[in-house]
Amino acid sequence: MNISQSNAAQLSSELPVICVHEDRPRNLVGVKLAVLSCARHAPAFRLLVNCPSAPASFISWLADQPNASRVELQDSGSKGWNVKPSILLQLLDNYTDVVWFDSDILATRDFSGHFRDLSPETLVVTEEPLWGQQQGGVSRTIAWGLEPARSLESTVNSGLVRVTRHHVKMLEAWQAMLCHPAYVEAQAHPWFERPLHMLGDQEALTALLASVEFAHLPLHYLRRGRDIAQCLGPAGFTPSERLRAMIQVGPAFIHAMGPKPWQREAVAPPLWRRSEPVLATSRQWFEYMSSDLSPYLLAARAYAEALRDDGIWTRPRSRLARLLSSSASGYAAPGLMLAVFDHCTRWMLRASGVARHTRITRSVLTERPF
Ligand SMILES: [Mn+2]
Repeated sequence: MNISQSNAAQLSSELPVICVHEDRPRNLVGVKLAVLSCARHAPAFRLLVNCPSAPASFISWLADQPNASRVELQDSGSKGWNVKPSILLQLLDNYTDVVWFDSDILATRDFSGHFRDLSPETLVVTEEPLWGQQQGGVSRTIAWGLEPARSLESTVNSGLVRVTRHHVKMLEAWQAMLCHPAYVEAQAHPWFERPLHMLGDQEALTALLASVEFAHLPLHYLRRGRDIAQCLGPAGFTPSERLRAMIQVGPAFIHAMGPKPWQREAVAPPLWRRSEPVLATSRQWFEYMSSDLSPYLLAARAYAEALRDDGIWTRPRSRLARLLSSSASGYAAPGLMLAVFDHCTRWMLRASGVARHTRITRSVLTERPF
């Protein structure tokens, strides 16, 4: 590992280093927001940024950030979310305590309390959004050909993962699962055609943590809604979680799951077009509004000036979003009505059995994957 700046030592022996990785240039603005929001709310943390295809302008921006350093890690050949175990393993060669921090997460307040005074054995992960299919349990463990030894209360979301050297074996097993031919084959399909236990890296991690090999690891969940807003559609951050954030205190992290708000179209689509089915156009419109009023976007507005040209997308673009965001403050309230609608729709779809995940049973393993 090559650390480009000399001041890369951990600032505090008590706090882990934070790792942010991004290999897609169009998502580097998310890395900037991770760095800027940590600098504002949790400046004691040092961020290590691995950005293999970043342009020179981003690298020089990063060099000016007091809380961040660039690292150049080896390319494991994996892409997207599948790089997580490989990157964490490389960092554990030089650091004893590391937090993976997705490049689509920003901090809204000091979160050091979540990572202080943890035993080296404790693994920190986040909880999937409420609407995640078949939360936790042992079904993923069994489908991966592993022997279950504990039932997890929720599916793991790997947006934030704290590991130490105590977890090297677990990370190696996770990496082996993400290289398994059945998983690689499943990843070639669109997400809705993948079997539930192979949707992504975190399904494999959920399977692993309930298995007999790793069921002894203490697991600390950052709770959805309370600790992290899991913004997958408006109801990812549910109406009751939003009300709590409006009345009491909001979560320390906001996670822009799914389509990224900085990638939405420049102009909102119309609610209906005479030439197209009304369900299709209204759905496109709803998805656009969901981005235009996303809590991540609304929280990112505080950094618009620091982002300069990169921050233009933080302004709501549709008339409705502009109206709602100027009449309600904070990041939770403006999209509340969308969240209520989305929440009720999902509830009805689930109750009627329409929203069930398609399972492909041929991917269920009969032998241990590692
Ligand atoms: Mn993410």
